[in-house]
Amino acid sequence: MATSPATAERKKVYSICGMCAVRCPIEVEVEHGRVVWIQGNPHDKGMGTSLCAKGSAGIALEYDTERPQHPMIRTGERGAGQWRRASWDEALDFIAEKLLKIIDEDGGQAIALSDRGGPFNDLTKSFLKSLGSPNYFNHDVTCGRNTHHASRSILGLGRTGTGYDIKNTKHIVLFGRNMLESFKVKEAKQLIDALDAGAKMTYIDPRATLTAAKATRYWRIRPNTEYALALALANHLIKNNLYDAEFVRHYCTGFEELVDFIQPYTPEWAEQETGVPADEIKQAAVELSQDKPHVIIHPGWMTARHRQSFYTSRMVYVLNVLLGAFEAKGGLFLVKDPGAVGKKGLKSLGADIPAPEAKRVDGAGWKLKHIDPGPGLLNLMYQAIDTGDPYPIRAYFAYRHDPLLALPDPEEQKRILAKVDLLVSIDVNYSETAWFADVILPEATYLERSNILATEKGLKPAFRVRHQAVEPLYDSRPAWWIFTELVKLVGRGEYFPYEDITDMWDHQLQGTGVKIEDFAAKGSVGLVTDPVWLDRDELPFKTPSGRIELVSSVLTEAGFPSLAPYESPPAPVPGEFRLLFGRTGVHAHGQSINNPYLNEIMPTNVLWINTAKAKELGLADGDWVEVTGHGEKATVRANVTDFIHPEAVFALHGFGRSVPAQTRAYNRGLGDHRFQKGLLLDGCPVGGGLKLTECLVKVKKAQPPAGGK
Ligand SMILES: Nc1nc2c(c(=O)[nH]1)N[C@H]1C(S)=C(S)[C@@H](COP(=O)(O)OP(=O)(O)OC[C@H]3O[C@@H](n4cnc5c(=O)[nH]c(N)nc54)[C@H](O)[C@@H]3O)O[C@H]1N2
Ligand SMILES: Nc1nc2c(c(=O)[nH]1)N[C@H]1C(S)=C(S)[C@@H](COP(=O)(O)OP(=O)(O)OC[C@H]3O[C@@H](n4cnc5c(=O)[nH]c(N)nc54)[C@H](O)[C@@H]3O)O[C@H]1N2
Ligand code: SF4
Ligand SMILES: [Mo]
Repeated sequence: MATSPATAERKKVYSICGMCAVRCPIEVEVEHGRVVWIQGNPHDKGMGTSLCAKGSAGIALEYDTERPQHPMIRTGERGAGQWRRASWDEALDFIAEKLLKIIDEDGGQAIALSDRGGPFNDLTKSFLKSLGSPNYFNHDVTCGRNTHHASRSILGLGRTGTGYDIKNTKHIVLFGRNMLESFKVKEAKQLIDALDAGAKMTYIDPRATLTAAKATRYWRIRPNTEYALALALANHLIKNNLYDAEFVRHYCTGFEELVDFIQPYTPEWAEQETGVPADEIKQAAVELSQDKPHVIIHPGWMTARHRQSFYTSRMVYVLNVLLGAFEAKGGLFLVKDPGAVGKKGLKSLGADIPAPEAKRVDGAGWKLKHIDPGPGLLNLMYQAIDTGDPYPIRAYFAYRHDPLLALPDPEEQKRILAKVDLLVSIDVNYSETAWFADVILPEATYLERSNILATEKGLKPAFRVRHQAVEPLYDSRPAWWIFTELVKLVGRGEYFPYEDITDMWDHQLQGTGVKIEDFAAKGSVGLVTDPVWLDRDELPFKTPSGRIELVSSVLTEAGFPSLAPYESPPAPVPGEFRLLFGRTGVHAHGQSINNPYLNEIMPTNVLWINTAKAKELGLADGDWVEVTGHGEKATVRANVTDFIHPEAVFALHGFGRSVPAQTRAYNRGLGDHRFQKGLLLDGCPVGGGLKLTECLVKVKKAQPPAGGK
């Protein structure tokens, strides 16, 4: 089956990190069949040999005995943790039998799958297509959907349709984008280089992060109000003629409406809402204007996830437009795919499979015309499972995705998931979802498997490969093999006629002129030698009008405003706080909490709380606190600090895990997702994202928990 790794005693393999979804290029050193060292791929100039803590801890994942070691089939109630070991044949037969029954009774569209998205998802999409299902989803309703749809509505390009030339920027404004902790290695390195070269950085976050510490200007904004700030910046740029009038005239529709709309949103008004001094807002606008177009207003993912996130993201894109920051050195560039540089792209595994007849169950792209049908809206799949409307979903695969942790309100999810006939988790860890599933299929880790080829889009598009470095340690198998076997077992083998990953690679490379041997030396094959910049006067925006639509025709047609009035978020009543969340440099969401190395560095989370508020509650730094809300309770230590807004408390995401088989992570810390009750089915109707920061909690001093950890 898998291509055998070379047998030399010591060798270097060029591959792709899998410890988080950033997927950095790596060099893996293998000695006598064991991974002994991982570092960045030095052939990739932007990466060099750098690697983050999580990437280094790949070795600890590899040799961790607490990862699932063989297929498992549930014997008790869902979630009861009672399992029997199964062979691959038995587990796959079990799944295929249920799939056949479901296809027979309700059609292939009753099967859904969610994954982490990204450059390998052609495999999962093609798997579903072969079963006759359009119901592919990814994680993004909890991540960047609002930003994505904001970008689509203005530029006609998704959120990954533009990139950031951080290295050459003169001023970068980060709206809650914690670039030095919630990082991509290459991007963080570029940011440090740019700062060293004299770039300015304005950082906006209710909480001072490491990125704030490096910033030229930090604004500790009132939570969920950054729409007001973005509006005030636009107001000052326009009223004082600080914007790029030529760029706006050349590209934009809807500018007059924007001018009328922003009139009331002055910096003085925004100061009342956000707590950010009006003078500083004006000063920032002037500086940005001086440095335009070599500036980046980064929309982030967060732009927090609240009621007005979509319009916040949209206004952030408007700021970039006003500053003419597109296809400019040090600004935003249009991302190039192989086609854009005159090359043939990889052939999809699904290219020759007939398209499913059924429409997407979430309505994306047909009922909801403004929603990108690509990965759809996963929360609406839950709604369909719950109601059977517009049709039933009876089987759900969670592949490299842990919805019971990554979507809010696990109890509500479990209530709904109880209605499916089949729940399968394919994972390298005992995720929360795996523990609740009917079948756990352990995937071979990223060090033990190859993946289908990936396209890297950007200034210099390339093809990349994840190369298997070592043999699978336990009875685990790569996803390409698992999905191929399942397609064959349900009698659709003609759609997946592959015996080996090399057959898939050959299929993908058809007509490209690239051979798989070309990847051996560096792990990637570049399609151009120099970065490709387009003519700034002829940028191909993909909106229906081909222009930058400040007023979006798609939104208008769908019945939504493009320029929505600001709504002030009510301040929490005394004793309540807004629960904010985010990431740390040493963990990747919940997936690494049980990793032996990373757990040692950070075994639990703490609750950030403002010093003045802590005083009112009689709390000192390091005290135990009880956090309550929505019927949930958690006890953690307090991090008492001035570096968080008084209306908010903050906890790192990913903790509060409930799988006993993960002994290091089990029951440690606060799980923010548990407090986010009622937010699963409450997506933003325009942007699609979930409003995870619309969650209030109470805090009081507590006794140490039993065991005191
Ligand atoms: N409450 C709350 N919810 C959130 C967030 C938050 O901060 N708070 N953050 C949101 C964000 S930004 C995101 S992106 C999502 C992330 O949500 P997820 O995508 O679910 O999170 P990950 O931790 O990246 O990984 C998901 C699963 O993939 C598994 N995995 C890792 N490597 C492999 C592999 O090689 N093969 C297989 N088969 N499985 C693998 C992990 O063990 C894990 O169980 O969560 C979102 N949800
Ligand atoms: N080390 C590490 N790096 C990662 C990840 C990881 O798990 N670990 N995950 C990756 C993923 S999937 C993602 S999506 C990105 C996320 O990247 P980011 O969005 O940059 O990071 P987060 O830590 O989720 O959130 C950033 C900040 O948003 C702030 N915030 C909360 N509410 C508001 C608000 O109302 N306004 C503003 N302006 N800020 C607010 C929080 O205080 C937090 O510090 O990171 C990626 N990189
Ligand atoms: S950021 Fe770290 S963990 Fe994520 S892919 Fe890059 S090296 Fe790996
Ligand atoms: Mo994310």
